[in-house]
Amino acid sequence: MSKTKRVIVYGDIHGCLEEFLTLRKQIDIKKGDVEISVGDFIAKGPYSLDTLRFLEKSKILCVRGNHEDKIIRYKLHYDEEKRSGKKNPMKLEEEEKRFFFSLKEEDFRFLSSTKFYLKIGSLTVVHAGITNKIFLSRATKKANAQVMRVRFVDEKGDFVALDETDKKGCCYWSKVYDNHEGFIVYGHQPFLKPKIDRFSIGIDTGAVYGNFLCAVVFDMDEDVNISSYRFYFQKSKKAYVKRKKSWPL
Ligand SMILES: [Mn+2]
Repeated sequence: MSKTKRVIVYGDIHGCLEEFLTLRKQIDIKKGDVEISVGDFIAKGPYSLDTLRFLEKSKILCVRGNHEDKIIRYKLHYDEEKRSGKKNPMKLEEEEKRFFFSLKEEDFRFLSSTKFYLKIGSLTVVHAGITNKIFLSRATKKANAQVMRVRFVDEKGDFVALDETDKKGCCYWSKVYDNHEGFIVYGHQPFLKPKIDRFSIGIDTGAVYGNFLCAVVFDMDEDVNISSYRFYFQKSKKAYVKRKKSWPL
């Protein structure tokens, strides 16, 4: 008999390290547990750099969120500008700039090591979601960008930008997801409580906005048991940023 292990997936941490540490205590993380972050573990919140270093030190598997991606892309342009003088076309906000210049080369290496998706048995973790036309193992650069950002799809099932959601037949991607990549756990879009659909769970419960940091825990024998899972929540100490857009969806 193989021993049962746990797979723990954390929602968007956004530098809320205190809440994250308390949540891990609550879950009672043990050796042998497999821990995964859905990404966006940096930006907006109070302890982005410490969170990044804690995740690396603790060997927590990390999916790349749009905020990590922005820093990685900026770094490529920044190095290119230093090398060839070609002007960096990207702009960072003040907070992002401070974060960027606090990073050491090894921090950039860690950020660059994050994956667009992680699969453990029947379980798939992505940052934002997927469309039925994207196949993760042969995703293009454009598809990977969508996997980190998708919220809505149109009636043909294609990615819809946030300012085009009045398009006819537009719906949240998870509503029409056909399970072709297996059961998906994702973050990116804050909800007041986890969004549970037939083939997916959204676990960004808006920690940085003063709601909760969420983790979902699965048991694993030969495969991850996706039919039984439980949630853990850690209430945020405060709202670190005000939400500009209305939420929940
Ligand atoms: Mn995000």
